[in-house]
Amino acid sequence: MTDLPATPLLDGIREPSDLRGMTDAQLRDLAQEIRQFLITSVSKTGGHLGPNLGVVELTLALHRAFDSPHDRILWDTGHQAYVHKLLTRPRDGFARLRKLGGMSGYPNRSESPHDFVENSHASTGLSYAAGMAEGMRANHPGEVVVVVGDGALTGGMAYEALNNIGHRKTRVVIVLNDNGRSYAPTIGGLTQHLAQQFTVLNPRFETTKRRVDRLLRDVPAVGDKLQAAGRRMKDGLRELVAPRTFFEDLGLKYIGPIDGYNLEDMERTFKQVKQVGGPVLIHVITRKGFGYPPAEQDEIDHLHGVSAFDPVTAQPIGSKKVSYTDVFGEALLAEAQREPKLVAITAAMGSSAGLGPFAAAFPDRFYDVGIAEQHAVTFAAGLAMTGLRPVVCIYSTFLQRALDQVMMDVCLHGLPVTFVLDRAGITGDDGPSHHGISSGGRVGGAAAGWRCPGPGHRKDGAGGAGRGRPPGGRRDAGHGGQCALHQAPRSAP
Ligand SMILES: Cc1ncc(C[n+]2csc(CCOP(=O)(O)OP(=O)(O)O)c2C)c(N)n1
Repeated sequence: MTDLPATPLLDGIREPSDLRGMTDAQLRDLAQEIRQFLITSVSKTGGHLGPNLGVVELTLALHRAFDSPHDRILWDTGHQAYVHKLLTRPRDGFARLRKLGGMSGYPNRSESPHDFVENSHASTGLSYAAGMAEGMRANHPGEVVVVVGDGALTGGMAYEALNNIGHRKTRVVIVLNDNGRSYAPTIGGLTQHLAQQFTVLNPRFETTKRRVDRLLRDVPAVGDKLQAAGRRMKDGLRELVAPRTFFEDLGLKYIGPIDGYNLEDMERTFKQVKQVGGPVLIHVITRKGFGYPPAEQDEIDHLHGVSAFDPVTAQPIGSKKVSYTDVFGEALLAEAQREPKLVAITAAMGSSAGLGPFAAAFPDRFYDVGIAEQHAVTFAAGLAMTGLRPVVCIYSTFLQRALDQVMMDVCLHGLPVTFVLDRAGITGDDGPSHHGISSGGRVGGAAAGWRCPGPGHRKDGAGGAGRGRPPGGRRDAGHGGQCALHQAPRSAP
């Protein structure tokens, strides 16, 4: 790839262990090199930018403290593993990031011995980690470390794993990468709880605290005592507003919050937890898009995922095409103006699923339930049981997780729920895990009572629309299109 910035420090890294020979100053410079590389490279190929800019220092600290691949570092979801990739395999792979035959946008076992799972669906990391740690207990003394975002922590699987890990006291190191965001601000009760800790321990709080410490120390004669008293007060405050109860009640040790841009603090803490026997959760505060002002300032999702763009202006390259998603967003808005019972549900993908205009116009009829597709579907069933007309907007690939809820909670009850499956069919860039194989035809085959129209269907229903599996086989939208599924009401709710 041409026009990439010079990266003399990064060029010297062949293995993550090379990081251990670097000084603190070199590490800080390396972090800047990596950020510049990511911005320039992703501006050409597209990819996940904001999440990766946020975890540069965190990734460096992890790879200095742990001995990968002897210690296994896992990334929940995996979209934030670009820095890990830069440290563990030839960098030229980035020239064909997310292209056929090129580097995957997620961890991939065929690319590197430092990758252990091919994920991309959120909230699975803790379960993988728990299984590996149990399996390695007898004959493999290495650590299992899993980095999970606060967004991924809204998914039910993450709680199932936490519950099990706490109960069994499985030796797992969980690093909670808390940037307060999924795509949009993370939704949920636990997030509010974490956010309280964030306000107390965010970098600005630490700076203020240091300034107060300095002020108190400089008061003649009694300075030291005042400083100690001030520190006790601050610790008390932290206990008050940052109770560890949630994780500790589940049986995990809780450490943090830690500033995700303080390399020394993170590295020291990661090394210390190796002495802790059981499961431990380290709460690290980061910022999505850190170090690139257009990403930091982007209100929608801090440039979570981008197509090719101009790194100076941060504007997309090429003219914007109207997508199925845009058309759907407009159509839903028009329908909602006509039908007051219509409500829309997303699992943390509001703007990506075209719900931006709807959410702005009807905030009281818009539900973002977090990365919780199973809950979204049964929640829609509950809404439908009260006479509302829910429209569930989920990427086709993520609905796979909720097929049981579709069949049992919606279909069996004959409820009037409409599913709009974005990116149905073959989707491309994100690789095999993102293909929309759960789209209309397949669901229709498994669940009674579906009507399955897709783009190209005729108004009279010929050409695919119908009950159950569409005539002529799979007629849902291929190639990243959109597929609407409608469960007809069987009885009045
Ligand atoms: C089951 C599932 N639903 C939705 C998504 C789409 N998705 C990818 S990343 C993401 C946000 C993840 O937030 P977080 O875990 O906090 O990581 P961050 O991007 O903030 O680093 C979402 C919703 C997904 N990958 N998997």
